[in-house]
Order: sequence, then C-alpha cells, then structure tokens
Amino acid sequence: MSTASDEMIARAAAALRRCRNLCVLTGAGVSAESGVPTFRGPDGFWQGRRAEDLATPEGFRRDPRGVWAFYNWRRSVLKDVKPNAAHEAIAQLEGRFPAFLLVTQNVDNLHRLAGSRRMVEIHGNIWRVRCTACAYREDAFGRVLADEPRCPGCGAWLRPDVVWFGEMLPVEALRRAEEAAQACEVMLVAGTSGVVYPAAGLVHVARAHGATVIEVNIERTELSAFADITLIGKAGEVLPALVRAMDAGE
Ligand code: BJW
Ligand code: ZN
Repeated sequence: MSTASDEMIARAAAALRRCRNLCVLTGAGVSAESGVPTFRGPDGFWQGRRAEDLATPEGFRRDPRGVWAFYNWRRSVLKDVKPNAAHEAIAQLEGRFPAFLLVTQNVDNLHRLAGSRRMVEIHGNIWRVRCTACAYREDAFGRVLADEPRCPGCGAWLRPDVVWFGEMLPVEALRRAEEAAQACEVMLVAGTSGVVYPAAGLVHVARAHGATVIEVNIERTELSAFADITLIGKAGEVLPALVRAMDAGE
C-alpha cells in the first residue's frame, strides 16, 4: 500500500485551512509510536488472551484478579511512556480552530500529557479507579495498584474507570462528542480500526452532516470507504506533516 503523497497531504491541509470547526477522533494507533500496544494488531494479546475478552464486565466478574493483573500490567507500561509527535501535532491543532474538540477512545492519558485540553475521553481513563459498589472514585495517576484493590470506603472491589463492552459511555462525554460530530466541518480520524461503536458511528454522523472526513492510518480500515481523504502512514509522521502543510499554504 502506498504511503500518503505530498499532494494528498496538501489536499487535506487545504481542507483544514478552510475549516473553522474541527473534530478529531483518535484511537490506539495514535499511541502506538509511544510503545503502547494497540488492541487488534498482532500485539493485541496479553498472556494469550485478547484484550477484548478481558475488557468486559463478565470477564471482571469471572476473574477480577486476572483483569486487574492485565490493567496493572498496562499501567506499568504506561507509567514510562511519553506522548509522541502525533499527540503533539493534535495538541497544536487545538489552538488553530474557533471550534475544536478532540474525541479520544484512548484511556492512556497521553493526549493530556501532550497538552490537549479541549477533549473528551469517551472510553474513560485507565489511571482513575472507581468502586464497583459505592460512589468512591480516585485518580491513581502513575500508580500500579495492589493485586486485589479494594474500596477504602466499603471494601468492595475497585475497578478501572474505563468503559467495557456492553457498558454505557460516559453520558456527558458522549453528548459532547455527538454534538461535535454534528457541527464539525472536518473530522480528522487517526489511528482507529473503526470497529467499536458508538465511537465509529461519529464518523457517519459527521458525514451525514456534511463534514469532510480525513483519515490517517497505517492501513485502510472499516472507515476508509466513508473518508474523503485517507492518508496512509504513521500518525507520528503524517499528522506533523499535515500541520506543516497547513503552515506552508498560509
Ligand atoms: C496506526 C499506527 C500508527 C497502528 N499510526 N495508525 C453498533 C453496531 C455493532 C456493535 C455495537 C453497536 N453499538 C454498540 C455495539 C457493541 C459494542 C461494539 O462496538 N462492538 C463491536 C466490536 C462489534 N460497543 C459497546 O459495547 C460500547 N457500549 C455501548 O454501545 O453501550 C450501549 C449499550 C449498552 C448495552 C447494550 C447495548 C448497547 C462500549 C465500547 C467500549 C470499548 N472499550 C474498549 C476498552 C476500553 C478500556 C481499556 O482500554 O481496557 O475500548 S475496547 C477497545 O477498542 C478500546 C478502544 O478504545 C476501542 C477501539 O479500538 P481502537 O482504538 O480503534 O484500536 P484498534 O487496535 O482496534 O485499532 C488501532 C488502529 O491503529 C488500527 O487501525 C491500526 O492500523 C492503526 N495503527 N499503528 C496510525 N503508528
Ligand atoms: Zn465502595
């Protein structure tokens, strides 16, 4: 598969220069160059189990210790990783549009560490924990927790404050994401396979409301058929090139 040509990047940059309302949707591929494994690639396994089998309420009920071992392993990986050029390019874009929202499916906090502020985390954040029985919540940023983390208030199991399959997305975050998808003139979609809903559905919402869809990925995805421009390449290379091309055309 050929990589994004300068001409295609220039086309995408021209659409961004005309745009006054940008919505960026990101997935695990944006963090891949920081060394964070994606979900569905060849690295998307943990001790022979798919991340998808562990990231469910049933999986947690069946084996809370095993699921916590998985999340603590991911926390230990994330503790030492840094945002990459893709996160930085997205943080730079934020200040250039009167209306802007970053909608991330990632739970790894790297967008925030790169400086993004106008953002919603629609699948939660791996560093926060909450109680499975009461309203207790805690931000345990940078910490690997005990093997059996329990609520200090009521003694029930704590769980990561992330969204598992079959669970509702955080209502306010999803509302803001849907509003941004409806209102944006361009939706920039980076590093997602586009198979998980309702996140992937935001692209269809944006299109239905007339937005130009620009996709950045190392390969074609479920969403490519709905994108006006697909830029094939690493997010950490293509996104900074896109920002440079925006500047060059001014
Ligand atoms: C690069 C790169 C580089 C690599 N540069 N690119 C409608 C239709 C069908 C099904 C459903 C539907 N609506 C709801 C569903 C069910 C379900 C669903 O979507 N299932 C499908 C899989 C079939 N959705 C849900 O259950 C959601 N809840 C919900 O809908 O609630 C309402 C409801 C409740 C009850 C009953 C019915 C409805 C919740 C979804 C929660 C997803 N949670 C996870 C785990 C989060 C916690 C954790 O991290 O542990 O979120 S699953 C996992 O997938 C994670 C991700 O955010 C999400 C998306 O994955 P992502 O980011 O796209 O990663 P990958 O690995 O798939 O792709 C990486 C991409 O990067 C690839 O394309 C690479 O090529 C690319 N790449 N390197 C650029 N350097
Ligand atoms: Zn509790």
